[in-house]
Amino acid sequence: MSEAWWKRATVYQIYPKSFQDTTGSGTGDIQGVIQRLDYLKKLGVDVLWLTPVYQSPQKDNGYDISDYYSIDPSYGTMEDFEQLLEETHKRGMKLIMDLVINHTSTEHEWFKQAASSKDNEYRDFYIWKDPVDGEEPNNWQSKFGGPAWEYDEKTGQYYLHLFDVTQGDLNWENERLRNKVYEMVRFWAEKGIDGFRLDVINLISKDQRFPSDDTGDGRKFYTDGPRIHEYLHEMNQAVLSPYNMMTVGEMSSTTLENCVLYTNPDREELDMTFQFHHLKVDYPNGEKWTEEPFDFLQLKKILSDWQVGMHKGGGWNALFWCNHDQPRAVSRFGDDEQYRIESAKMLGTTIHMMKGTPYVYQGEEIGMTNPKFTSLDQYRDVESLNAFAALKEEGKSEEETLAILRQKSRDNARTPMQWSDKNNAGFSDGTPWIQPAENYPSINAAQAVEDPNSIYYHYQELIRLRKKYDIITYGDYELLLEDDPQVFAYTRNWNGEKLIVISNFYAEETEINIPVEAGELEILLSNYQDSGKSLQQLVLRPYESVVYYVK
Ligand code: TEU
Repeated sequence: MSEAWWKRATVYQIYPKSFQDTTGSGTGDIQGVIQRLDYLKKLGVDVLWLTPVYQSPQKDNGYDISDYYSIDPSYGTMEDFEQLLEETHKRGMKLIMDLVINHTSTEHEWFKQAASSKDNEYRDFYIWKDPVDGEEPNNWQSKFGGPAWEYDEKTGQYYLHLFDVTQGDLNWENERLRNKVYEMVRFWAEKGIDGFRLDVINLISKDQRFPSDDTGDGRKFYTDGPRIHEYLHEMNQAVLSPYNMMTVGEMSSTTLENCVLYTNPDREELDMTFQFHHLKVDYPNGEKWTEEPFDFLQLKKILSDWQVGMHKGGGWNALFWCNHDQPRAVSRFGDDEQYRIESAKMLGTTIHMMKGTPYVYQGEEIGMTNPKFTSLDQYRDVESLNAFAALKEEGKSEEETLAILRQKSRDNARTPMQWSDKNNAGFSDGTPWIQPAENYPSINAAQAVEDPNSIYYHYQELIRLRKKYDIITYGDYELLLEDDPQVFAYTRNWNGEKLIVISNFYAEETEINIPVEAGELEILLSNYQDSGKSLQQLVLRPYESVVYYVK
């Protein structure tokens, strides 16, 4: 079998709402993406992933779709989309779209029909249950806070919504619904797009007993649920494989065992998966809404377990530090002030040299940071607003609550892309839907492109190295210095070649001995000019990160 092209590819995630506004509306649009294609081409990325641009009431920024077949007017028209696709392909890049099929907006025609009466032919496209003792059918919780069930006065039943109350969960048990979904996937595939990122796809199969969860919030009854592998295989055969779609599944609270099953090519389900365990190392006891430093040893262990486990099982990882739901990586795992440049490069190196397909989230390539919002009215995200209310209710002060949002809010990654030091960071001539981070005069793409030592060129080099060295695609992975509280070091091995990747995750200098026998070391990449060339008594400066190659 010929090699899958996406194994050597790097993907760039675009959150169009915050990327580039061309109309002065304050919201980014598709023409804005077209305008910036040359910047992305120069960076060297192979694939663009566009988060949802379908028609939507925008209660969850487009993850609440009211029509899968049209483009939301705030982003432009179908012609704009077709132009984007053509211009992307013209530059030798590919385009994948978001596929949100766990739920639709309650404004979707299917939902409106379904809610109109109990015997409507669309009723069974969603999940309706009778009240139990006058209350919710079970104790499952919404991921955005509160119960996962909403009572519908008109028909006297509850519908399930694992996310916002305006995002009704689809009933995948219904074959007619599944076929409607496949029909829609075919529509986009036939338009010529190159693949999909499948939103919370491991939640689509629910335990049909809908039991209450005495030890949790219900997730164990719908995460990697009973028929999930069957559904994915069915969709793969119906509409993914026939069109050669690249697929990356976003997996909520999944397991390594399941991700091997999702992505081992023999099973014909998906190509790769996003998992989030390494992004919960600053959730003490699983609690997101806290202000905590991350647990570095746990971070190393989780990433390493996934590297080794997916390799062993023949699966494939999507590699990433950030997306539109996460705080900015440099603010979270690096230093977003004094060592911003060093630590942003270090983080890029650490993840890009692993086995899998790397994803760069817009602005990561210039080291964008969390904004330092100080008041609730600067936030837009429904999850953050709900969390604020819940934390206040628990008795936390406004100040404490805002400090937590500053660290954890999804809006941290949703502030406008910083293009220049001009008005609104060059994002918009109007009033941006969300304020730009205050540091755009010094942190912006125009400046990065001018500076040969910028983070942008470091990422360009990481992408180039992946294309040049087979070992980055194929090599196995071994963690070194497992217990070192400050250094993340690993090797990749393939065909007698070796890569040694060493990163200091902290601002303190440290001296290490790498337990590897190696002859002459070649430095492929470093974030300092003159890194040491010995594996013994190697001194690492603040956030220093080096890739050695040994033949
Ligand atoms: O996110 C899935 C998801 O569960 C999380 O990323 C969630 O936002 C976070 O863990 C909350 O702490 C996807 C989309 O990426 C997200 O933007 C959507 O809001 C969500 O699905 C619903 O479609």
